[in-house]
Amino acid sequence: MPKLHFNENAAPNVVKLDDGTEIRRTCAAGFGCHNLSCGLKVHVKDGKLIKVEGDEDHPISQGRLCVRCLTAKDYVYHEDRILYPMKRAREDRGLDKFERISWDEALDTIIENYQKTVDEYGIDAVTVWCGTGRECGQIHFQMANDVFGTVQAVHPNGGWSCIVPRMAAMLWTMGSSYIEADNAIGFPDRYDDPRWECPKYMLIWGRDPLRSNPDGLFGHSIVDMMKRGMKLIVVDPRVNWLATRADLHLQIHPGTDGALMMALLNVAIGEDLYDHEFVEEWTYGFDELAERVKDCTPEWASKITGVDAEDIRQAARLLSEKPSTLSMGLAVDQNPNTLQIGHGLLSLFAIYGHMDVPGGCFMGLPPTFAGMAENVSMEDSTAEGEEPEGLAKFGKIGCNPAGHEKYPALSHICNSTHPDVNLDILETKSPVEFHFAYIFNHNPISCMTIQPERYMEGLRKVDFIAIADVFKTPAIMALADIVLPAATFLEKAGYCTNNNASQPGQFGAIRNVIDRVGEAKSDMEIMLELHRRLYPNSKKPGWASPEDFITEQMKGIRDVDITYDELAEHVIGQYELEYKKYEKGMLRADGQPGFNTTTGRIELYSLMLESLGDDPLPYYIEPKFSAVSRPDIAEQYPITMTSGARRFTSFHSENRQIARLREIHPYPTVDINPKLAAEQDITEGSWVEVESPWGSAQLVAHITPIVKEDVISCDHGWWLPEKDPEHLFDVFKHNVNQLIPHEEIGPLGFGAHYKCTPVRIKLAS
Ligand SMILES: Nc1nc2c(c(=O)[nH]1)N[C@H]1C(S)=C(S)[C@@H](COP(=O)(O)OP(=O)(O)OC[C@H]3O[C@@H](n4cnc5c(=O)[nH]c(N)nc54)[C@H](O)[C@@H]3O)O[C@H]1N2
Ligand SMILES: Nc1nc2c(c(=O)[nH]1)N[C@H]1C(S)=C(S)[C@@H](COP(=O)(O)OP(=O)(O)OC[C@H]3O[C@@H](n4cnc5c(=O)[nH]c(N)nc54)[C@H](O)[C@@H]3O)O[C@H]1N2
Ligand SMILES: [Mo]
Repeated sequence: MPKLHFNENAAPNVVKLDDGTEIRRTCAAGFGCHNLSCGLKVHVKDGKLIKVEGDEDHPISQGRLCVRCLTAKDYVYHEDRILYPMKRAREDRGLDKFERISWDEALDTIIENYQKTVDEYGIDAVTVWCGTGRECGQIHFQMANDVFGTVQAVHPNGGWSCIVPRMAAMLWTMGSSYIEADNAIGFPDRYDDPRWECPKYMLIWGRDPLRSNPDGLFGHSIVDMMKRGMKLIVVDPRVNWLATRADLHLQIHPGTDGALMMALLNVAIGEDLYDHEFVEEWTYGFDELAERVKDCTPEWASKITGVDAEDIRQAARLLSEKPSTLSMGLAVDQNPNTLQIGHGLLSLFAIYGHMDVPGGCFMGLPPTFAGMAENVSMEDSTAEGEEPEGLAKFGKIGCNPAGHEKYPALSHICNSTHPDVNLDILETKSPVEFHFAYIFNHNPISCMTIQPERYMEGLRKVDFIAIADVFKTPAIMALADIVLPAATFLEKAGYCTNNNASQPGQFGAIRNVIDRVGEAKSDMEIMLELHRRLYPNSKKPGWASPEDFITEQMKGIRDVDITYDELAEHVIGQYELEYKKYEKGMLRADGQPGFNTTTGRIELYSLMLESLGDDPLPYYIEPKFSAVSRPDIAEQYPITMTSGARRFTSFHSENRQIARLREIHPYPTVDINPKLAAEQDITEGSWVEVESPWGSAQLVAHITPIVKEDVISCDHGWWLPEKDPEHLFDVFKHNVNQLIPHEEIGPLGFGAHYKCTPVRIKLAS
């Protein structure tokens, strides 16, 4: 059980000023972010938010805040916020004909339709959709299961291309949950703790933590470590801020990451840069790996990736310095070669001897995140009217989550449906039919789905759809029959943590620090209320109030012995985890030293991948629509599009209503190299039509040398709240996901083409 450490010198959680203002400390977990817990000092007068500042007593964010939190007031009191539950007749989907109703009517209507669906079509016709992060991401799977009693929990991110492929590579080759760059996040005195060592190099691969703070690696920690001497090697097709400060920037052609990974291994082994003792004692399959990469020379990779061969050699040499660390980002997932890239890069750091040492790659404790790595089997269904028993008895409910028969590997990492298969189900009504959908924290036609218009058409066939959101989104306009107003994190009790507590870090309290706006409720409250109505006699611990529920959650996630109220008193508690857990028997259920794999070693040759029917060793897959694979397509669409590089001013499709953020970044942008722009007579600020074989979108040109001539980088998640709601706020004019092909994914069902699509561009007419 990790012990939480509190900063006893921190300010109290409420400080009263003379003018009646109170400064209330709390932690942030979206809107507009993952559930990471940046520290906020919220100035409140008469229950109203006056302003937000960074909390310097927060041990991790240390007073720093991004522009999305700093503009919280604009978000919370925005005139477009949904204030009340609403209904709309099914035949009016798409029309702005919502009518205010009471919470009772809204919840009763949801339950009525839910029960009708279960009676007529069975539990598998009930589907629960949720987006990433915010607080909801944590409760999605559990709520689908415990409240709605279904395993059809949907996160329709093509090829499950967000963190799950990286986690699969980690679990199936190293037996570890998320492996993160060691940034001293659990130590109260952070980088000054004598146990911590500053990494010599950090390899940042397809990640931009300054903007994204992904899942627990805060961007500012990279800068803090750079100030202490850490150097960077950046693998990115764009020259971002980090790349300009890197010792080496390997400006890779999008989608070719696998080739670069193979060449780094080739040099590390060929030039004998690896840690023989570690390889001997703790790894499995080294000789096979060496054989596999022996022909993957830097010269070979250079032709594929566009990266200079000498730079590849140099990178492999520098990264062998001890300790060095790895930060892999979303670009690793958004590539059908994803498992191999993850496996190969982790193998590289393993053979260098950087695993689980101070300043190296911190291995995660076995996963406890609800829905992850639970094995699902087909068992008998819950008897009618019986309360679902929850995740512990997951296999008892309904059948398999949809898509696991087609992609069985998914059962070994995640209890969701297979994302891409959901579209097939919506279009073909096979093998199951969805008749009831509950959607929360997710704007399915703006951002996450590939081929969003097809998703919209498919979802329109679903008999009943309820959506909980903060704003009236394109999805609400297109699809909702019932709309529920969601509370922001300043208006509710909640909790946050990094990397689902599998890494060292923190539990932060989200405190209800301002008066609620309208009749908004938190998602957790809505779920508890639905549960209460469905199962009035339930005796399950924790379901009586959000505070009790959070207490139980924290215990369940990482066995933390603290109540919500105690955490809220302190606002944030940190916890440490040990280094070299594999030597101490901390990674395996049997308590023996070693790694949590079949061989007890890091599997450079993965028995798990082999048993799942994939190649046990890393390999390179040429992108399916590259000039090499499809010269016919390349002739028409010679440019490669990468998309979704994060912006400070938005979180996915959020924040587009916020005038001060739109002032900084007013429209969806496409980064174009000056030479390419000149060829097409495209000037700065002009509207550009980007086309692929699968669709098109319009974005504003930003002409910049940060991308090479044959690459463009497009924003994702755009819609224009100022436009006509009945034209769905122009979402289909600007959504780049229309350009991406459906279900072009890796052999085991992971990775998609978000960051590697063949396109052409022209001035928009
Ligand atoms: N502000 C903000 N923060 C966010 C989000 C947001 O929308 N806005 N979203 C959150 C979510 S859900 C996630 S998953 C994380 C993701 O956060 P990150 O993992 O940091 O991912 P991205 O910002 O998508 O991309 C990182 C880098 O990959 C580069 N890249 C593009 N294509 C390729 C390629 O083919 N190969 C390589 N090697 N690099 C490539 C891009 O140029 C970019 O600099 O961010 C989270 N944080
Ligand atoms: N082209 C391209 N597409 C991408 C990506 C990319 O890199 N390129 N990245 C992908 C990735 S990694 C991800 S994770 C997905 C993200 O996709 P999603 O997580 O689905 O993001 P959004 O579409 O912004 O939908 C989130 C909705 O939740 C609402 N919301 C915010 N806070 C709350 C809350 O507390 N409660 C409720 N009920 N609602 C809330 C917001 O208003 C918003 O409408 O996008 C993916 N899409
Ligand atoms: Mo994501």
